[in-house]
Amino acid sequence: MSGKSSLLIAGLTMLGSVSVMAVERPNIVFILTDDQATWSMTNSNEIAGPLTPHMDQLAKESLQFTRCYTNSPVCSPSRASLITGKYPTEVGVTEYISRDNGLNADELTWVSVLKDAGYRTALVGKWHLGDLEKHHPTHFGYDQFYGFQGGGNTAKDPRLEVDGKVQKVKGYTVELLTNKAIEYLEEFKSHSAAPFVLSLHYRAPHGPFTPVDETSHELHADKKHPLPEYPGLKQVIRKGKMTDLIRQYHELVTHLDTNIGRVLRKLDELELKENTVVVFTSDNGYNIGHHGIWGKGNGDWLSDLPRSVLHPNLKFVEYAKLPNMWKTSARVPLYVRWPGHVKAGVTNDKLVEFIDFFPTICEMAKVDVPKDVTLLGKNFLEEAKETDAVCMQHDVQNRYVMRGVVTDKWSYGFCLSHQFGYLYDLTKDPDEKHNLFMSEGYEEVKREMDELLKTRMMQINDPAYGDGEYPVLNARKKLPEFE
Ligand SMILES: [Ca+2]
Repeated sequence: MSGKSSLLIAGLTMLGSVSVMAVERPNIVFILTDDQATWSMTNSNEIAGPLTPHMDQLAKESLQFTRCYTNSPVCSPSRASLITGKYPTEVGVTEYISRDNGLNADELTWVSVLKDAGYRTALVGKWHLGDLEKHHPTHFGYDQFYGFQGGGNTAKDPRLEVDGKVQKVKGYTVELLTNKAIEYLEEFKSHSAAPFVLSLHYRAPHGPFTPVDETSHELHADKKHPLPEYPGLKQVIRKGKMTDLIRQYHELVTHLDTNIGRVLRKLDELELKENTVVVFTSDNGYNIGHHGIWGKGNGDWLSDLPRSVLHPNLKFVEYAKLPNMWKTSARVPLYVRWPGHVKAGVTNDKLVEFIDFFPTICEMAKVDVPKDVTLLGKNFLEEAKETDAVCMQHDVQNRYVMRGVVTDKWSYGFCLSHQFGYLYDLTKDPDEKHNLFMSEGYEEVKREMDELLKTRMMQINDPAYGDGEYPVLNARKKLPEFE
């Protein structure tokens, strides 16, 4: 990795001339995929099987951040942080949204800040920040919306909101969303010189993975899709064999990849590439047997062995899932392509978190954040601004209250409600396989991590902080016998 020296803010010598001209603002195409782990991309080289030529090409043309973390490893709170620049508890979206709750329309988003500065804005795809009219994307800065407000949908013939009416639309969801994104690009290009924001929020490769197009299916026919190595992994889960499900996940990633290729080609064709920032990321990661689970921060236990054997310090007796914020669940790919402004084809290993998007995008667009708004995130393109620690929140079913922190050296998580935790030394154990939480000699490290969490929890009025009595520290003193 080229590390911290990889940023280039080009054109500094031209600043003088820019200041006397109208500010030229870049277009923003923000591509968000759904449940796409870093291992699912050829580029990550962590597992055999992926086939993602267009994402790989995009990576070559982009600055790639290798340590980008969502602030919560499930759909809705992750998306809330991405768009508001705040932590999930600050906006009241701490779990995936399944009923009548949603993001409060009073919340400021970077989309609305750009819209107020003259950008045209459109969202295509999944919203998942509330189903009711009061949570509709048009209340959060989007002029136009084609997609679905909820979290669920099908891989083919989905129900989509089209011109304000929800209806079933024929075709593969990935292709329909791409078609509309391309239409918007053409419309943006032809109607005005004003810059635009196009948020393209695919639902792939979130399950259900099938049906997928025949080409993506055939491309994977002779590829191997091995399970990660983990003791006692079941070979059959839910409706199918593990190897089939993993192949289907990769097929959907390839179908997604083909369609992202169509969007990128359209930017070329319309001669928009030079002045368009393309951001590519995913709302959370995914486990296909990593750590013994299937899924993300609320993944299902997959091993035939009892959880207590493999995670002896994790206690939870009533829940079939395994609340977590492991790297495989919380770390996501992040590519930024911006010709002439960021270096292409290099990696940067600084810590980035989702609350950083708000200030970063505003600075890219040369738009001021309103003065009365305090953002804790940082512009991750600016080299001088280093983030020492990424903090995460994860409230599973509002019962399992977890908080986590990642630093250059450590990954630490603690469940305040059920008093289990993990601590990994990332310098020796980058795949987080040896949990040191209960090992001797790490009390000081845990105290440091607690302090980092405590500071952030106080800063944002995290309700889990309690009445000034820090529950993480207190809870650990009275750890129960583990089952
Ligand atoms: Ca997701």
